[in-house]
This record gives sequence, C-alpha cells and structure tokens, in this order.
Amino acid sequence: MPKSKEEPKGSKLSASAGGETHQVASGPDARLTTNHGVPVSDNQNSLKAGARGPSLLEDFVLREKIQHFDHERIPERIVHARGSAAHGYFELTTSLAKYTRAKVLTEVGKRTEVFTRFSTVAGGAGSVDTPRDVRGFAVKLYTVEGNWDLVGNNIPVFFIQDAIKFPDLIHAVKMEADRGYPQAASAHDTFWDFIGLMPEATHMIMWAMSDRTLPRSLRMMKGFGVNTFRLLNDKDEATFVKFHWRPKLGTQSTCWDEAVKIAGADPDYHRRDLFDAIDIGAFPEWEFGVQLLSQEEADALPFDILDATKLIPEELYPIQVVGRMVLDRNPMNFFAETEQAAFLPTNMPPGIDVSEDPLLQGRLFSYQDTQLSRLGTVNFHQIPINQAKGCPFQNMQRDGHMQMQAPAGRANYEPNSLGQAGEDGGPREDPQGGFRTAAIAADGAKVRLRAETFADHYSQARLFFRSQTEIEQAHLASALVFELSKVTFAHVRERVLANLQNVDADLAKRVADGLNVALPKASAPAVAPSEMAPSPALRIVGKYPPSLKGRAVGVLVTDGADGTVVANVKAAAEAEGASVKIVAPKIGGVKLKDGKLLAADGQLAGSPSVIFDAVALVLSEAGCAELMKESAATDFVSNAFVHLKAIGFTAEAQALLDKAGVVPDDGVIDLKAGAEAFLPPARTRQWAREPGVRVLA
Ligand code: HDE
Repeated sequence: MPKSKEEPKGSKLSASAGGETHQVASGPDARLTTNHGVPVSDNQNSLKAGARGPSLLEDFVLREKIQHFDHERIPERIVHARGSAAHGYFELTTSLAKYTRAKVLTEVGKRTEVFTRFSTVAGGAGSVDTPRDVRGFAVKLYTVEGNWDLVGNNIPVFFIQDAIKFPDLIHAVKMEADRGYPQAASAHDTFWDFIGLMPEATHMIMWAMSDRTLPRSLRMMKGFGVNTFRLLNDKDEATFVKFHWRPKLGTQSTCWDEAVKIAGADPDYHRRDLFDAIDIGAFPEWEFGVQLLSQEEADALPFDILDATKLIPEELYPIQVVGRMVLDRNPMNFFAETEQAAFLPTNMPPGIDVSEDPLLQGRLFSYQDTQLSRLGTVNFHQIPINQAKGCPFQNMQRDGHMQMQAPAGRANYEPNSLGQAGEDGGPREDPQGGFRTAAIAADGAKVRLRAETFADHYSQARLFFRSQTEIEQAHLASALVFELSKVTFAHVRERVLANLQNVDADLAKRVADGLNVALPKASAPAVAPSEMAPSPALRIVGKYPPSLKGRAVGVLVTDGADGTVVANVKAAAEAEGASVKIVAPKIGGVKLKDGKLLAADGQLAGSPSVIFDAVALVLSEAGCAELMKESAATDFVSNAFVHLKAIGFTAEAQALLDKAGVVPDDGVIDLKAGAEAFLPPARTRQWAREPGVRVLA
C-alpha cells in the first residue's frame, strides 16, 4: 500500500507491525471518527426518538461500532491457542556456506528481524500460562530471501510418528468431548487412553512428565525444530539438519505444586514475565545451533532420522552454535501481531529444505490450511506481521477476500510478452536464485506402511529416563503418579504401566507403588529396547547458571523493618541482574525503623512467594506478630520452603518461620550474616530439602 509521503500536521503514521501503515491523528487534532473517516460528535449517547425513546436504525455510528465489536474475535488456533510473542533479531556468528546457500545462514554479522511466539499446546486462548504442557517455540525470520518460519517446540521429540494421528492426539488431550473439561490438562482419561494405545508416544511422555513442561519462564526454555530438515548448498548437495535454540539464562523449571499455585496467583505469569523483561531492557537471548549429518551418518544411526519420536544425542553429534536471537521489542498490539501471526513450516528460503519425515510432511499442508479458517482469507500473507519484510513479494496471484494490494498493469499471467520482466511483463521465475528441492529419489510403491526403522519405541524413552538425575527421575515418576491418579479407568492405567515396564522396571514399579496398584506384566514391544549411553545433556538439575540473572526476589517487609537490610538484599540481588520486589501487608508501603517510608511493589495477598525465585523476610517484631494472624504470610513462607527456595530472614521473623514449618538448612539464611550469604542458595533450588517436604514416587 503506498504510504503518504507528507504527514498531515498533527498526525502520525501508526507504527506498523511489519509494513502497512495508516494515518492516525495525534495531539489536539486526534478526533474520533467512524471507520470511514466521518467525525463523531457524541460517543456517549445513541440516537433516539426522544430522550427516553427507542434507538433509531438511522444511527450508523452506533451500528458500525456494535457491528465491528460483534466480529472482533477470530477462531483461536486449534492447537497452541494461548501464546505470547516478541520482536527481535537473529544474528549469524558462523557461516554455514559449506552446507547451505540460504543467505540468513551464510552472511555472518547480518541481523535478520524476527517475530517469536511461545505457546502452550492444549489450552484455549484464555487458559493459564503454567499447565503441565509442551511449549511451542515458533520463530519467524524475515530473511532477504523470504520468510523462514522455524515452528518448533521446547521438547526435541514428538508424540506421534505420522501426521495422520495428529487429530486423534489433539482430540485426546483437549477437553473431553461430552463434558468440555478439563481445560489445559493432560491428566484425564482420554489422553492416557490414547497414550497407552500408542507406544510410539512413550519417549515424548518421558519428556512431558519431566520438569521441561513446567518452564520457569519463556526466557528459560530451549527450542527445537523437532523434525529433521535439510540444508542445500550451492551445488545442491544435501545435509540433514536439526535446529536448536539454547537460552542464555539456562533451562529452568518450577515445581509442580508451584506451577499449580502460580496458575491461581497469576494466570498470565509467563506472558507478564516476557513482557516485563523486554520492557525493562533485560532482553532474552538464545544461542542458535545445528546438528549436521550426512546421509551416510544418518544411515549409521541406530534409529531413523525421519522419525520425530527420536532425538540425536548431543554426545554423538554436538550442537554447533552458529548464531543468536535476541528479543528486544514487545508487540504494540496483541491481536494485530501475536494473534494474527501465521507460522508456516513451508516458509523456507532457498538453501533449506524438508525431509521425508511423515510428521513434517503433514505439517506442510496443515498450517497454510488452518490459516484460511482462522484468518479467513488466502491473503493472510498481506497482514503486516506475516508479510515478507526482508524482500519484496510479487507474483501473478490476484484478488481474493481482503486484497490489500493493487498490482498495476495487464500482465497477470506468465509467460507473457507484454513487456520486459520487472516492467510491463511482471516478475519472472529465477532458476538460479529460486527455491530448489533436494533431488532425493522417491519411487517406492504406494503403500500405507510405517517403516520398520520406526519400530523401536522404548530405547530412547529409556535413554531419557536413565540420563536424568535422581531428583528429576523422582519428579518424572511422581508426575506419572499424579496424572494416572486422575485416570478413572483401571485398564487404562494398567496399559500405561505395562508400557512403562519396557522403559525401566524401577520406574514402572515406583509408579505402580505410587498408585497403590499391582504392577502388570510388560507389554510386548515391537522391537526390544536397547541400551544407549546416558546423555547428561538431557538433564536440567545441576545446570542452573550461577547467577540470579533474569530471576525475581521478593522481600516481605512490615512497619518497623530495618531499611538497611532491605537495601542490602536489594542491591546484592540487583547487582546479579535479579528484579527485586517489595511485598508489604498494604500496597501503600511501610514505615521503616528509621521512620522513612518504603513503597511496596505488591500487596501480600496478591504477591505470594510462588511468583519469586527466592524470598527474604525483613520484619520487625511487632510486624511479625501481626503477620502471625495472616494466612497469606504463613503461606508465603511455607510455600517458599516447600518449593525449595532460599529464604533470607531477620531474627524478628523467627516466629513466622516456625509457624510455617521451616526447618533450618543451607537455604535458610540469617541475614545478619550479610546479604551476600543469601545469594548462593538463591541462585538455585534447595534440592536436598525436597525429600523432607514431599513424598515422591
Ligand atoms: Fe503444529 N500446528 N502440528 N506442531 N504447531 C499448529 O497451525 C500440526 C507439530 C507448532 O505460534 C497449527 O497456525 C500438525 C510439531 C507450534 O502460531 C496447526 C502436526 C511441532 C504451533 C498445526 C503438528 C508443532 C503450531 C494451529 C502433526 C513442533 C504454534 C495454528 C503433523 C515441531 C505456532 C496454526 C504459533 C500450530 C498442525 C505437529 C509446533 C493446526 C498437523 C511436531 C509451535 O496447523
């Protein structure tokens, strides 16, 4: 759409989500108009026949306003409906020119604009941020050779091997068909019924029941392309590739009990965390990495590289870090950008190509198709957030609903001889620079078959479980106990247990004990699982970065608290990059011991400790006595304790600690030792505390 060159006085172009702009008046000239520009004189009263009379059909101002409102919603995404996103850039640090001709992967130092959307899978758009669920990690890179959408997840494998099972999987996990619940939860009959009948899902189930599905922050999640793709170099030689994003803040998770409570305390926990971080300039960053394999190397693997239920252990093929992504700008309008963003795995610049992975092959159809019902037009690529911004896009496609462009000239077909390419003749194909597909032989008989190389459903599930630390294994087993305890059909639980026997006999026994049911015999695996060398890369525990960077500390204060202690804790934590929030019984703040006022960031009842990574209690004796009558205060402390957080305290808080059941350990720090002593335990969770506060499977 042509932009007006001269801006009228007192007006500006509304900042766009990617290209299109429209003039909006600002300043004193900012008057309200209808959608067609007619100035509105009264936005408070509809047109009536007399002050108390009926409204008149003639009132086009009222009708336009109400009608637009009636149609504000578009269908939410069928999966990944709840999400939040940010703008930023991708920067290549090492060229992959040996493997690909895609400029985005060969031009070192060049910054490519991105729009990245994170999501949960099962819940609706209005569900909460912290259910146990896989997270979507979709990146749209506006490259100079067209958009590249790397539509991944925070888990490197998937539940199913063939796209034809996807509708069944999603029907099984979403709200049950008759009752319309549960929302955003896999802990119910239909999900586990399906899972028990689909042994290929077992590896993914290990990941889904691990702490990976309870991310602490969207900024602390890995991202994976999941499917195998190909890179194609300028000689059209193909190399298999797996794509990876690694968060600079490390991979961090919450506890299950904590995630459940966060859902109540702040249903928007993740979206707020991302927005706030970017708002204050703490821009989240990820490394971009690849695993590259030749056809011969792929053939030598003990599993099929086309099978999306398998990963390639990093110990076998290390991730080569070749770039980074920084998210540094919040969307200006959630609907226009985040909601209307359409990610398509078919969006790939020349030099990147798909593989024959049967899951990916189905995805190549689905995403384009779903946009038609969601965005309602074949012209959804013209919505600013979806436009190819890095380069022009032009072809002979015309018209359709919501056409925003007015292509000039008579040539809307090709070939034509009406003029030169780029002039009256319009655009032409580019055999050299255009997208080319890897020339992979494909001449098999038409069959509906699953390759035998896809038949091993348990080796990598075992690899994952056995690679975890003891703590993570206990969390995983306990998550299975929790979920299966919500299953009401005994035969469904039994079938899952029979499958778990093939993963690890000890795991199956722990889960059966946790359910207090008999352990069934192992199901018959299609292929007996084999042992793989443990992969420490698959662990989270023990790898938190030694810093509070990007995390939150809550300081609970009362009237009469020692301001010096508060200031010291704040300074020490902020020096490491934490955000520190003052929590007080009343939002108006407290009067410190020295008489000074200290403003509060949050009121106690609305700022429970679940929204912080570590807490400090800086109380006066009288203040503590008051808090002893306040369950929100006891919960603040007891939850921090059972969620394995560091608790700093002043001596006056002792009675509250005792009432909350806090047992002294390395993570319970008397602040008289100085704020510095609080930092080391605050940088991690007190894993050693867990057996004393929670019975794990
Ligand atoms: Fe998706 N998926 N998916 N998916 N997916 C969608 O497309 C689908 C799969 C993923 O932030 C839908 O625009 C099929 C794997 C993300 O907007 C839909 C299959 C992975 C997002 C769709 C899969 C993903 C989607 C719904 C099996 C990880 C959110 C709305 C063959 C690599 C993108 C939409 C965003 C969204 C189909 C499996 C990731 C229906 C058929 C595997 C992150 O087209």
